[in-house]
Amino acid sequence: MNLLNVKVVTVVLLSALLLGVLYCYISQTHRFVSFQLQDLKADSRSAEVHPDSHEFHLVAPEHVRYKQPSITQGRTDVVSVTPWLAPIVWEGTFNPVLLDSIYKPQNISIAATVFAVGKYIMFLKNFLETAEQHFFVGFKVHIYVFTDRPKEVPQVKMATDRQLTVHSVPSSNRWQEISARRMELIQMLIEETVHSNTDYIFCLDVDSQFHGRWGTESLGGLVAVIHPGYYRDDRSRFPYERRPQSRAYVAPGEGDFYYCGGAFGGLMHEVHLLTKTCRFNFEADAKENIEAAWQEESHLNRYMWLNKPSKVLSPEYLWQDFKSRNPEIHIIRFSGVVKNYAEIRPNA
Ligand code: UD2
Repeated sequence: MNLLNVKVVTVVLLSALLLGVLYCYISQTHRFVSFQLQDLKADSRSAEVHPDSHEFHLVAPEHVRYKQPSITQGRTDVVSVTPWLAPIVWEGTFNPVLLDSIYKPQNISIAATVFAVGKYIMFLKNFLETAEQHFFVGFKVHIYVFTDRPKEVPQVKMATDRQLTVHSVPSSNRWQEISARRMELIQMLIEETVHSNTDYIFCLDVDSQFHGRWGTESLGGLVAVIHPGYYRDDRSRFPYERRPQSRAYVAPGEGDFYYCGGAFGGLMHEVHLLTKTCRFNFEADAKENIEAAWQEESHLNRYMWLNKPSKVLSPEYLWQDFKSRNPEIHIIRFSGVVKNYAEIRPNA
């Protein structure tokens, strides 16, 4: 081969290499962009406007007497609004008499879901009894219990306008699966009951109990509860899913609050979109052998970061019985009971 031939071959080889590198780069970029778009689609919320929604049209009856509101006096030890201007509900930031008088004439109805699979059935009686005393007292409430032990569901006396329906679900050998499958089952429940005139739904952990009022102040389009374990921490300490491969990923330096998987809710169509998206992302992760650090709680946290909740409930709405009460917690409304994981979980 003479010198000219060698040069020609070198140029051809280099060009081929360059083209190869260019091709890889373009196809990777395209994959990344379509992945992001897919994610965006899965995360995006319906832009539908519901002008008749209770949330946007608060009609107060005439002549209800209540304490004069002030914009210069009130709680100064806590923040009661998010940077996107959603209220953060703390004791002392709302007037229960006024709120109930607004919602009562609208005859709203509230659904609550609770899962009691396997040994968790032992928590159900206390949950139901305390819900009867504190959860939307005086309003239409329908509690849906999901269990693999329907015969062990306790009889709890309920007031008129309050009812309970039991749904049978399969048991599982993995607590992670029981916890995570709730998204799928709640999505299906909303689809089945869409014509039942239910306005709002709350999804709650069964190993919990009510101690104080949980009522109309908690109503909103999309409602999240701030986790009691992390609300004083820097967000670098939040236990978000940190692997970029997972659809629950939240990057360092991002995220607002750390929210509980054990309590969330809102208008039916909002919770439907949340559960559908979290279920979709959880299942897509599972196909790639990834389970987010805190299962559906991790997916919920990513969802709530992208789809900002319109109302945020302070940790009064899900405290933990093993924690002593911090000074800013003036009342504990709902809390997780102390439990021995080794005794109650199928795979502790
Ligand atoms: C946290 C969350 C929980 C969930 C979980 C991550 C709070 C207070 N709790 O609690 O909601 O996000 O992390 O997966 O935010 N269950 C059964 N049978 C079982 C296991 C679970 O019925 O064998 C149901 C039950 O309703 C229970 C819920 O799943 O309340 C969550 O399970 P958990 O309480 O064991 O989860 P935990 O304490 O890690």
